[in-house]
Amino acid sequence: MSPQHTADFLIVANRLPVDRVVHDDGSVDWRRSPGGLVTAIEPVMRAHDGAWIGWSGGTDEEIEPFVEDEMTLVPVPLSEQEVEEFYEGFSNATLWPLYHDLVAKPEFHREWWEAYVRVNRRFAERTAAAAADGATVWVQDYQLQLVPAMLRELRPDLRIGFFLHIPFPPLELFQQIPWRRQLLEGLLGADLVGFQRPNNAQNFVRLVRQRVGHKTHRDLVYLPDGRTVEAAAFPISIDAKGLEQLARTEEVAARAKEIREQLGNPRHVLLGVDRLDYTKGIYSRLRAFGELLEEGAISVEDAVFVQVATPSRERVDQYRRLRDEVDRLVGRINGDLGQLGRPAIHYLHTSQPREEMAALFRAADVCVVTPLADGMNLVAKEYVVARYDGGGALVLSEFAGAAGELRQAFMVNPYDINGMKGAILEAMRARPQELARRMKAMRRTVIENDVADWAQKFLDTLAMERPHHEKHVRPTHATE
Ligand code: GDG
Repeated sequence: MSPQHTADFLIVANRLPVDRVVHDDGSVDWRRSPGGLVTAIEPVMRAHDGAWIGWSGGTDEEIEPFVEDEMTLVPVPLSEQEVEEFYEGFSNATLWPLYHDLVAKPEFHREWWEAYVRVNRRFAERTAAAAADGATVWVQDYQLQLVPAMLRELRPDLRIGFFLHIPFPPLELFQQIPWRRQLLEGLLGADLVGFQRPNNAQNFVRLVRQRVGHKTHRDLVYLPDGRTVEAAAFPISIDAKGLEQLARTEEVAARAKEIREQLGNPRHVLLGVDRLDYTKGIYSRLRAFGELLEEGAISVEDAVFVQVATPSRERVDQYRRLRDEVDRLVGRINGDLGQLGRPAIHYLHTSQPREEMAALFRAADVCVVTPLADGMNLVAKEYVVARYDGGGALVLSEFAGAAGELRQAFMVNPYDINGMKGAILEAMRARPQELARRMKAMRRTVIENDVADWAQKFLDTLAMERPHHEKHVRPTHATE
């Protein structure tokens, strides 16, 4: 994109949807990094003059905007220190644990906050420079919560939407943040603030009323300058068609069969797929499985657990600790309960190609998704879409956003190990007709609400005119 050229639809996200690859001869290339968001946004990008603003993943490098796959990409540079303070620090060691119900202890450091403000401002400035008059800008996620207000200040002509992919905490937790008011005011720069679940939107509106003192009425916030901000739920989804097509290929079917053979053709294959993150409940899930073996409810001839845990945020302390804990637990369960050629748990700490993921979903009798807190959880939705044959059982945590839609799953409270053991057994023992009934209903839900519908609904709502304050509206006052 030349400096004069501007876009009328812009996505602003922490990362660009590409990874940089350096070839042996030193030449540099970009490879598309797969993800639901890119798939959902792509048609909108192509229909408009679209641009994507985000970090390239490298440090201390200034890269000019470039076009890749018909998308204009605008890199935002970060220094090594900003990666530590803004990304690993404030985003992933302060906000991430706090927004996920304090499942780990958040750290508060003033330098981290300063880096967060500085980097958010840089994102806002790059976006302001790339946006055409009256353009629509869609800002993504917890790393960029100050961008909406910073951007509005620079460019009041823009229509600005924000979507939070992770949960939004209740007032009692949010108010621990020393910079709580700045974060809320940052978000209020948007015309529409989207969340995964209705209770997240309600938490936000309640906080704005009680902490900032603005008037609110249901999902609307009335600002003193006459502007109205809407807060609503838009549960994210997956590219259902694309995944089902992949799952139906002969290659994937053959690979699924091969996987079962490699596992020794046990009667039950259980599967977990997660980033190695402490919010995902990997540890308690494996403990539940280990106890079932120990107590003799199941045996290693009968059942095997495959856990894919993709490496994630490896430089953050709490992630290092989690890795050690899971390593130890898997080692202990396999050491105590495995047999030659029959480990109880197959643990893969590597990222798998898409095709392999689809084959694993097809090979698994039970997919075990047990986060302690999760905005949505796409793995749950992917599993049901991959099971076009109507087979398979989903064990799902009540605390995943996906539980709001996938009502026919075997629901669990991941803090209740005995309850989880019961649900896993129930899922393993359920009759095929019962499983097919549940799977059919869940599949319909995901297929009828895919990621393209999600993007469409958000952008249609963003495009709607919002009323300025009117006298006949009786907002709820700050004292409520
Ligand atoms: C955040 C929120 C929300 C994982 N390992 C591999 C792999 N994956 C893919 C999965 C899935 C995605 O990564 C993970 O999505 P989740 O939703 O499960 O979780 P987060 O990464 O925490 O995502 C979450 C989401 O944003 C979207 O709004 O649902 O609540 O925390 O698609 O399949 N994909 C491949 N190889 C792997 O090894 N190819």
